[in-house]
Amino acid sequence: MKLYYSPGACSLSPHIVLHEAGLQHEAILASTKTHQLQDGTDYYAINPLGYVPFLVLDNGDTLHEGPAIVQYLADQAPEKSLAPANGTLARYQLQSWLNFIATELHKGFAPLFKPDTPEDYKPQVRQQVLKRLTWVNQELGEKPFLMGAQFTVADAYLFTVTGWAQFVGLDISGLDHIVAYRERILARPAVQAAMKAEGLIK
Ligand SMILES: N[C@@H](CCC(=O)N[C@@H](CS)C(=O)NCC(=O)O)C(=O)O
Repeated sequence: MKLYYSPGACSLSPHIVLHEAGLQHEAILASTKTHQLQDGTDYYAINPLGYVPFLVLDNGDTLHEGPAIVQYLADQAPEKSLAPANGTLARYQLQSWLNFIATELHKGFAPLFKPDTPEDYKPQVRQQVLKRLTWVNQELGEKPFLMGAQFTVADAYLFTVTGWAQFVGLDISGLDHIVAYRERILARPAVQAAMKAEGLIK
Protein backbone atom coordinates (compact mmCIF):
# COMPACT_ATOMS: atom_id res chain seq x y z
CA MET A 1 0.00 0.00 0.00
CA LYS A 2 0.99 3.65 -0.40
CA LEU A 3 0.77 6.34 2.25
CA TYR A 4 0.89 9.95 1.10
CA TYR A 5 2.45 12.08 3.82
CA SER A 6 4.05 15.42 4.53
CA PRO A 7 6.92 15.52 7.06
CA GLY A 8 5.70 16.02 10.63
CA ALA A 9 2.08 16.58 9.58
CA CYS A 10 -0.83 14.54 10.94
CA SER A 11 0.16 11.82 8.44
CA LEU A 12 3.00 10.94 10.83
CA SER A 13 0.35 9.13 12.88
CA PRO A 14 -0.53 6.48 10.22
CA HIS A 15 3.13 6.40 9.23
CA ILE A 16 4.00 5.35 12.81
CA VAL A 17 1.17 2.80 12.76
CA LEU A 18 2.47 1.25 9.51
CA HIS A 19 5.81 0.70 11.24
CA GLU A 20 4.24 -0.51 14.51
CA ALA A 21 2.11 -2.98 12.52
CA GLY A 22 5.05 -4.12 10.41
CA LEU A 23 3.07 -3.60 7.19
CA GLN A 24 4.88 -3.29 3.89
CA HIS A 25 4.30 0.13 2.41
CA GLU A 26 5.63 2.94 0.30
CA ALA A 27 5.60 6.40 1.90
CA ILE A 28 5.19 9.12 -0.72
CA LEU A 29 5.93 12.74 0.08
CA ALA A 30 3.06 15.05 -0.87
CA SER A 31 4.01 18.47 0.44
CA THR A 32 1.17 20.34 2.17
CA LYS A 33 2.77 23.58 0.94
CA THR A 34 3.11 22.83 -2.79
CA HIS A 35 0.50 20.06 -3.18
CA GLN A 36 2.96 18.37 -5.52
CA LEU A 37 4.87 15.13 -5.32
CA GLN A 38 8.64 15.24 -5.60
CA ASP A 39 8.44 14.41 -9.32
CA GLY A 40 6.13 17.38 -9.87
CA THR A 41 2.88 15.37 -10.06
CA ASP A 42 -0.15 17.42 -9.00
CA TYR A 43 -1.28 15.86 -5.71
CA TYR A 44 -4.88 17.00 -6.31
CA ALA A 45 -4.96 14.56 -9.25
CA ILE A 46 -4.32 11.74 -6.75
CA ASN A 47 -6.38 13.05 -3.83
CA PRO A 48 -8.88 15.75 -4.80
CA LEU A 49 -9.03 16.84 -1.15
CA GLY A 50 -5.37 17.84 -1.41
CA TYR A 51 -4.54 16.88 2.15
CA VAL A 52 -2.62 14.11 3.86
CA PRO A 53 -2.84 11.37 5.06
CA PHE A 54 -4.14 9.42 2.09
CA LEU A 55 -3.88 5.66 1.78
CA VAL A 56 -3.96 3.78 -1.52
CA LEU A 57 -4.28 0.01 -1.30
CA ASP A 58 -2.61 -2.38 -3.72
CA ASN A 59 -5.95 -2.97 -5.49
CA GLY A 60 -6.43 0.78 -5.99
CA ASP A 61 -9.01 1.30 -3.23
CA THR A 62 -8.42 4.46 -1.22
CA LEU A 63 -9.01 5.70 2.30
CA HIS A 64 -8.80 9.21 3.68
CA GLU A 65 -9.19 10.64 7.22
CA GLY A 66 -6.49 9.82 9.74
CA PRO A 67 -8.75 8.16 12.36
CA ALA A 68 -10.20 5.76 9.75
CA ILE A 69 -6.80 5.01 8.19
CA VAL A 70 -5.12 4.12 11.49
CA GLN A 71 -7.96 1.77 12.46
CA TYR A 72 -7.80 0.08 9.07
CA LEU A 73 -4.05 -0.41 9.47
CA ALA A 74 -4.43 -1.72 13.03
CA ASP A 75 -7.00 -4.26 11.82
CA GLN A 76 -4.54 -5.56 9.20
CA ALA A 77 -2.21 -6.72 12.01
CA PRO A 78 -4.53 -7.78 14.87
CA GLU A 79 -1.72 -9.65 16.59
CA LYS A 80 -0.05 -6.29 17.33
CA SER A 81 -3.10 -5.12 19.41
CA LEU A 82 -2.88 -1.57 18.07
CA ALA A 83 -6.67 -1.29 18.43
CA PRO A 84 -9.10 -3.23 20.65
CA ALA A 85 -11.35 -5.73 18.86
CA ASN A 86 -14.24 -4.31 16.84
CA GLY A 87 -17.55 -4.28 18.71
CA THR A 88 -16.03 -4.03 22.18
CA LEU A 89 -16.53 -1.03 24.44
CA ALA A 90 -12.77 -0.53 24.36
CA ARG A 91 -12.94 -0.04 20.57
CA TYR A 92 -15.50 2.74 21.03
CA GLN A 93 -13.30 4.27 23.72
CA LEU A 94 -10.43 4.24 21.23
CA GLN A 95 -12.70 5.94 18.66
CA SER A 96 -13.66 8.48 21.30
CA TRP A 97 -9.97 9.33 21.75
CA LEU A 98 -9.37 9.49 17.99
CA ASN A 99 -12.32 11.84 17.53
CA PHE A 100 -11.21 14.00 20.45
CA ILE A 101 -7.67 14.25 19.09
CA ALA A 102 -8.95 15.03 15.58
CA THR A 103 -11.49 17.68 16.49
CA GLU A 104 -10.32 19.21 19.77
CA LEU A 105 -6.54 19.01 19.32
CA HIS A 106 -5.58 18.55 15.65
CA LYS A 107 -8.11 21.08 14.37
CA GLY A 108 -7.55 23.13 17.53
CA PHE A 109 -3.92 23.64 16.49
CA ALA A 110 -4.78 24.32 12.83
CA PRO A 111 -5.28 28.14 13.00
CA LEU A 112 -1.82 28.48 14.55
CA PHE A 113 -0.27 27.11 11.35
CA LYS A 114 -2.30 29.24 8.94
CA PRO A 115 -0.46 32.32 7.66
CA ASP A 116 -3.71 34.31 7.43
CA THR A 117 -4.72 33.83 11.10
CA PRO A 118 -4.62 37.28 12.78
CA GLU A 119 -1.80 37.42 15.37
CA ASP A 120 -4.12 38.86 18.02
CA TYR A 121 -6.40 35.79 17.74
CA LYS A 122 -3.60 33.28 18.32
CA PRO A 123 -3.33 33.65 22.15
CA GLN A 124 -7.01 32.63 22.42
CA VAL A 125 -6.37 29.58 20.23
CA ARG A 126 -3.30 28.58 22.28
CA GLN A 127 -5.34 28.97 25.48
CA GLN A 128 -8.07 26.65 24.18
CA VAL A 129 -5.61 23.95 23.06
CA LEU A 130 -3.80 24.21 26.40
CA LYS A 131 -7.12 23.77 28.22
CA ARG A 132 -7.81 20.56 26.30
CA LEU A 133 -4.24 19.29 26.77
CA THR A 134 -4.47 19.99 30.51
CA TRP A 135 -7.45 17.63 30.63
CA VAL A 136 -5.52 15.00 28.62
CA ASN A 137 -2.65 15.38 31.09
CA GLN A 138 -5.01 14.55 33.98
CA GLU A 139 -6.61 11.64 32.12
CA LEU A 140 -3.21 10.23 31.26
CA GLY A 141 -1.85 10.45 34.81
CA GLU A 142 0.69 7.71 35.42
CA LYS A 143 -0.73 5.43 32.69
CA PRO A 144 1.90 4.44 30.13
CA PHE A 145 -0.52 4.96 27.21
CA LEU A 146 -3.88 6.61 26.60
CA MET A 147 -5.81 3.33 26.77
CA GLY A 148 -3.75 1.96 29.68
CA ALA A 149 -0.95 -0.60 29.41
CA GLN A 150 -1.23 -1.14 25.65
CA PHE A 151 0.10 1.22 22.97
CA THR A 152 -2.70 1.91 20.46
CA VAL A 153 -3.19 3.99 17.33
CA ALA A 154 -4.53 6.82 19.52
CA ASP A 155 -1.02 7.17 20.96
CA ALA A 156 0.47 7.55 17.49
CA TYR A 157 -1.99 10.39 16.84
CA LEU A 158 -1.60 12.12 20.22
CA PHE A 159 2.19 11.93 19.95
CA THR A 160 2.00 13.51 16.49
CA VAL A 161 -0.20 16.46 17.43
CA THR A 162 1.46 17.23 20.77
CA GLY A 163 4.73 17.47 18.84
CA TRP A 164 3.37 20.58 17.14
CA ALA A 165 3.32 22.66 20.36
CA GLN A 166 7.00 23.58 19.98
CA PHE A 167 6.36 25.08 16.52
CA VAL A 168 3.45 27.33 17.49
CA GLY A 169 4.68 28.88 20.72
CA LEU A 170 2.62 26.65 23.00
CA ASP A 171 4.44 25.83 26.22
CA ILE A 172 3.43 22.36 27.43
CA SER A 173 6.43 21.86 29.73
CA GLY A 174 4.12 22.09 32.77
CA LEU A 175 2.05 19.12 31.59
CA ASP A 176 4.33 16.60 33.26
CA HIS A 177 2.45 13.42 32.33
CA ILE A 178 2.35 14.42 28.66
CA VAL A 179 6.05 15.32 28.70
CA ALA A 180 6.98 11.88 30.14
CA TYR A 181 4.52 10.17 27.77
CA ARG A 182 6.08 11.85 24.73
CA GLU A 183 9.52 10.64 25.75
CA ARG A 184 8.16 7.10 26.15
CA ILE A 185 6.57 7.15 22.70
CA LEU A 186 9.62 8.72 21.07
CA ALA A 187 11.79 5.86 22.36
CA ARG A 188 9.75 3.25 20.45
CA PRO A 189 11.69 1.78 17.50
CA ALA A 190 8.69 2.08 15.15
CA VAL A 191 8.26 5.75 16.02
CA GLN A 192 11.95 6.37 15.38
CA ALA A 193 11.71 4.52 12.06
CA ALA A 194 8.73 6.58 10.87
CA MET A 195 10.35 9.84 11.97
CA LYS A 196 13.59 8.89 10.23
CA ALA A 197 11.69 8.03 7.05
CA GLU A 198 10.17 11.54 7.15
CA GLY A 199 13.58 13.15 7.79
CA LEU A 200 12.46 14.46 11.19
CA ILE A 201 15.33 12.81 13.06
CA LYS A 202 18.65 11.28 11.99
N1 LIG B 1 -9.77 15.62 7.97
C1 LIG B 1 -8.42 15.24 7.65
C2 LIG B 1 -7.54 16.45 7.88
C3 LIG B 1 -6.12 16.20 7.48
C4 LIG B 1 -5.28 17.46 7.59
O1 LIG B 1 -5.64 18.43 8.27
N2 LIG B 1 -4.12 17.43 6.92
C5 LIG B 1 -3.24 18.57 6.87
C6 LIG B 1 -1.89 18.23 7.49
S1 LIG B 1 -2.01 17.90 9.24
C7 LIG B 1 -2.97 18.94 5.41
O2 LIG B 1 -2.69 18.06 4.61
N3 LIG B 1 -3.06 20.23 5.08
C8 LIG B 1 -2.83 20.72 3.74
C9 LIG B 1 -4.09 21.04 3.01
O3 LIG B 1 -5.19 21.01 3.62
O4 LIG B 1 -4.02 21.34 1.83
C10 LIG B 1 -7.97 14.05 8.50
O5 LIG B 1 -8.44 13.95 9.64
O6 LIG B 1 -7.19 13.21 8.04
